[in-house]
Amino acid sequence: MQLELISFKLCPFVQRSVITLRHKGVPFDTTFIQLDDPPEWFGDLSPLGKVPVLKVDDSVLFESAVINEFLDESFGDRMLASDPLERAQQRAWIELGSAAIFAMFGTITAPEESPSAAKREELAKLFGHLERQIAKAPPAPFFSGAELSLVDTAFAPLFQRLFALPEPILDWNAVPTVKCWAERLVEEPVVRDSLPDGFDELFPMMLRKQNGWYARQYLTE
Ligand SMILES: N[C@@H](CCC(=O)N[C@@H](CS)C(=O)NCC(=O)O)C(=O)O
Repeated sequence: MQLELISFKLCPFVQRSVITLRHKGVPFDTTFIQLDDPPEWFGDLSPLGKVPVLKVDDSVLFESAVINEFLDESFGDRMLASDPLERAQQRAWIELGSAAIFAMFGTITAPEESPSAAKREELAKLFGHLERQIAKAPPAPFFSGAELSLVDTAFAPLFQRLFALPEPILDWNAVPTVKCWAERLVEEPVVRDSLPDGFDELFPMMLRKQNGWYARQYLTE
């Protein structure tokens, strides 16, 4: 099976699949595109115009959660629970992770202070739900126990970006169980190594280019 991941270097959703692929030791090729100037073929390939896209021989998969479940079912040890209810709950938290990624990006790219603050509040609410859920059974060390799960791969890129921001947009003290999970997760070698080369410079550079309120306040050189 030939796998080709269509990627934008800084995309957290792509990184979810990179972590899953590497954790499972599956070889794959990567094709990088620029989202602000995508090649013509990308429009034909990606029905929603988004990355990640995974080419599997001549077939095409899109949406990170779908791609990761395909990888999970096809290779190595399972990263979702075998119990249907627990598996459904894991999928639900992965979905919340996606909403949190969008709330984070909304906070740091909104053009003005007030929409940025609204997104920040949304992020705090999502993390509040997550905290209440995982405080009942704290990650040990991963979301579902001793093994890395697809919930971990879904949240890790978000945690890395939140930690990389010069001015925090989340009150970590309000979510101590999440904080503990996040700090441990970003140290996991497969997570750490999944960050694209030059991330520390490229991430703020991208935010400066977008020139939102957050970047104007906190990312001036
Ligand atoms: N729900 C999608 C979200 C993917 C997504 O939003 N990717 C961004 C880059 S990080 C993208 O391709 N944006 C292009 C666009 O929205 O036009 C997933 O989980 O794969």
